[in-house]
Amino acid sequence: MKHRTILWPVSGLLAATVLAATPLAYGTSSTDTPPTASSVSSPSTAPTEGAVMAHMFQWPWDSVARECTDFLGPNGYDGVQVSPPQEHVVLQGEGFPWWQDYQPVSYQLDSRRGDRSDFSEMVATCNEAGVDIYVDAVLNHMTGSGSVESGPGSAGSEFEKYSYPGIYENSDFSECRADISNWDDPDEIRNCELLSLADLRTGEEGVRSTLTGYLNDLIDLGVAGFRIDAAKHVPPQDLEAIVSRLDGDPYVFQEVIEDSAISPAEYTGTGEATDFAYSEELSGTVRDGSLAQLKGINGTEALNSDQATVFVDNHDTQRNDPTLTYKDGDPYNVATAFMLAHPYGTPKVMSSFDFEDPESGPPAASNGMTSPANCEDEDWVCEHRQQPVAGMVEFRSVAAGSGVTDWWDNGNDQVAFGRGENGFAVFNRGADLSRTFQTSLPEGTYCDVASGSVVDGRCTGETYEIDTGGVLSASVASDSVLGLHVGTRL
Ligand code: LM2
Ligand code: CA
Repeated sequence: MKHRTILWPVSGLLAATVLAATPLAYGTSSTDTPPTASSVSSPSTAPTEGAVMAHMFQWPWDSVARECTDFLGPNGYDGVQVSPPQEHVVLQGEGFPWWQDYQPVSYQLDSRRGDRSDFSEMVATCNEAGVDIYVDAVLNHMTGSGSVESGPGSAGSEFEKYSYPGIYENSDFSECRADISNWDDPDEIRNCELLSLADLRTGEEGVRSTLTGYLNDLIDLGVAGFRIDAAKHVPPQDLEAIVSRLDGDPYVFQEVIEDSAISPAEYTGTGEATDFAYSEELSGTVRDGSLAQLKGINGTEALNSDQATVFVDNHDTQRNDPTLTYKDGDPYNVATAFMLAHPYGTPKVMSSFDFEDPESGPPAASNGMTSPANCEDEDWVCEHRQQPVAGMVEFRSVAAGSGVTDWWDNGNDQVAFGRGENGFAVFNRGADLSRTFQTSLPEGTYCDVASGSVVDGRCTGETYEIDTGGVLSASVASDSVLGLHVGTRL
């Protein structure tokens, strides 16, 4: 496998200490409610086949709650990945960069996105709207050495690197106090420091208990699952030990960037793993226009479809390796719609804040608290609301259980395929396309979900006829998508 020079792969934890007995770890402000068994709402297990999640990157809790009610739930999104909720460093001198959040100071739920009660209300509101919350869990490390090496953090806690009063002390961190330098050595990748971030001894019982306590607290609040940040930098057996002690059966997907030393397959005993090979292949192929090469796309060899979390871009690749992002406009939507239509992996739709400088944080008040997010404000991109994206969310769920049928391509930049009797989609990165397609759809009039939706029984976009033989005559413009499924047969 390719060796990646990107700096954020994650791994290893071991620390020792203070256990769950530390009330500090759960927030101390007066609005905090202690976790109690009675507040447990049972978390869902792995998303069902056909489920789609949105990554509401850096969205504040109140705004996520509103979007769950207004759009995500009604449009069939099953889950949301939210940015890390724990206390983090505050780097005012650096303009509050987005990556503050990946330097935990404590496990109090008090961040630039809101406090514990905001978080808890968001979870309840989203759950009410049928949307699960998946928390980005930073377990590998605490803070780094940078411009600010000591507190206070976003909840007011004092700290220094390797010393987090009431939570971790020096002995809870890996012996290796140097940056990972040999990326061919799994031990180094897992037990030395990623980006000089204080590396937790996750093999140590006290550290495991503290991390389990944090995650179980979130589950108590109704959280349904976790993205494990920097999973590659944590020994798989440590993650397994931590996850096996969680309440209920949370959905877990682990951030593992495959390289010569570490395979995502090492992590599939604990949950899904991120499929970066799929992202590179999809994103690169759509960018180059050669869609025919996507026939049978199945990501990294190390993962099966039900073990892979897939995406076109994520918050790191859109900055470091921007093959395709929202900045590419229509081709980006073609890629996302393809991912949603094609039955591989558990798809994640990116939802970004607009940026020029890759370091910039989201729109914020002068104290660093993130400003409310909404899709009318162009600072928030809202890829998840783009019609060819949002329309294909329901397509995926309607098509669940049907494999790819009726594949057609022009050998180049135009492809079409069906999902048996349930759906049919066309993707065009070439010139305007007009032709007849053989589908397996039942006869009828269909609303194209890539151009509109059914409102009060009427299609707000284009409608198409499927004749008795399943034949479709359609015109699909350059850089656009057509999506028909039986849920929108008029
Ligand atoms: C991840 N996955 O494994 C996240 O997806 C990625 O966004 C995180 O990096 C990384 N792991 C650690 O959780 C980001 C960001 C880094 C930033 C770190 C920590 O991409 O640039 O590193 O968060 O805030 C920053 C500085 C870096 C410095 C480090 C420690 O950019 O130069 O290293 O803080 O002070 C000396
Ligand atoms: Ca580690």
